Amino acid sequence: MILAELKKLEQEAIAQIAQAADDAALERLRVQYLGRKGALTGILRSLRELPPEMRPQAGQEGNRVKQTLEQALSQAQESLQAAARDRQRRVGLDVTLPGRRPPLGRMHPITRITREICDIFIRLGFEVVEGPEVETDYYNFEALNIPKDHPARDMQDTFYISENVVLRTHTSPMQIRVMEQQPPPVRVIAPGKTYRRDSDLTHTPMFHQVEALLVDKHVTFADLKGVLTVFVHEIFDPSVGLRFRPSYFPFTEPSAEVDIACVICGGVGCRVCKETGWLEVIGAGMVHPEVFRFVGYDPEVYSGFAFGLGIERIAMLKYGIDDLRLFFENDLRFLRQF
Ligand code: 2NM
Repeated sequence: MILAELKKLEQEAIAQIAQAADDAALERLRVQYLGRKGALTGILRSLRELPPEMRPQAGQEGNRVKQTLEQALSQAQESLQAAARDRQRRVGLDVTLPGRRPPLGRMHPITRITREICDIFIRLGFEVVEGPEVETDYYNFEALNIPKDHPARDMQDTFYISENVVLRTHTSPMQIRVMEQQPPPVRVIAPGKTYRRDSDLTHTPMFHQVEALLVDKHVTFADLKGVLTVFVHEIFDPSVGLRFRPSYFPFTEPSAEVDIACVICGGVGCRVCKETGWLEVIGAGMVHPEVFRFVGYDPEVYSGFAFGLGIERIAMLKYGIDDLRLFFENDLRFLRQF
C-alpha cells in the first residue's frame, strides 16, 4: 500500500519536474515534495507507524524516491540554465556586425622590386633561373675568371664554409651553371640572395642581386646598351637618362659602370647623388672569352653581354628610402607601407 503510494508520488513528481518552465517552478516542486511539509517528507515520517517488519523495505524505497527526485530537480535546473545561456547567445549575436578583418600580409619591398625586375626581363624574352646560395669556389670564382690571387677572393669579402665552399658573393655562378647545361642562345636572369663580409651603414652581409646574361651569335655592346636602356626606362621612367663609363670586372671585357640621371633631383645635384647628378646602379660588360672557354662555348663563334645590379639600391631609389637597415628589421610600420 505505502509502496504503491510512493511509486505514484514518484511518477507524478517526475512528470511535473519535466514540465517546469523555470527555476521558480522547480523550487515550488522541491518544496511541494521534499520540503519540511512536503508530500514525500510526510510519507517518510509516517513510516514510524508501520508494523516493524514492513519498515525496512518501505524506508529503503522512500529514500530511493527522495534521491531520484533530488537528482531530477538538479538535472532540470541545469538544463534550464543551459537553455537560458543558449538563448542569451542567440540574442547577443548581431548578424549585421561587419566581420573581423583577418590580418593580411604584404609583400616585402625587396620581393616586390625583384618581381618587377623579373617581369620586365620576362617580357624581353629572358628566363628566370634560381640556384644554390652555397656555392663551390669553382662556380663563384674560378669559372668567372677570378683568379686565386684576385682581391675579391680575399677572406675580407667572402664567407667561407670550407676551403672550396663559399656563400655566393654574386648570382653569376648561376649563369655558369646555365651555360654548362645548354648551348647558346641563352637569355637568363638570376635573382637572389648574395653574401659578403661587409657591414656598415651602406652594406649588409646579405643583400639581393639580379644578374642578366645573353649569349648568341653577333651580340654586341650596342645590344647591351639597348636592353639596359629599356630596363631603366621601365623600372624608373622613360625620361631617365643613362651614361656608360669604362670599368673593370674579371668576367667581362670590355666592362662598364652604368649611371642613371639622379631620380631624386633629376640630375641637378643633391645629397643622394653627392651633387654629381648621376647614380651608379648597374655593372655590365661583354662576357670575357675566358668565361666562355670554362663552359665550353667557342668565343670565336659566340658573344654575349652580362650585367648585375643590387636590388636594395634600386628599391631605395624607387621608394625614397634612405636607410638600408629598414629592409632587414621587418618593422611592420615600415612594411605596411608597400
Ligand atoms: C656584373 C657585372 C658585369 C656577370 C657576368 C656573368 C657571367 F656569368 F656571364 F660571366 N654573369 N654576371 C656580370 C657582369 C655581373 O655584376 C655587377
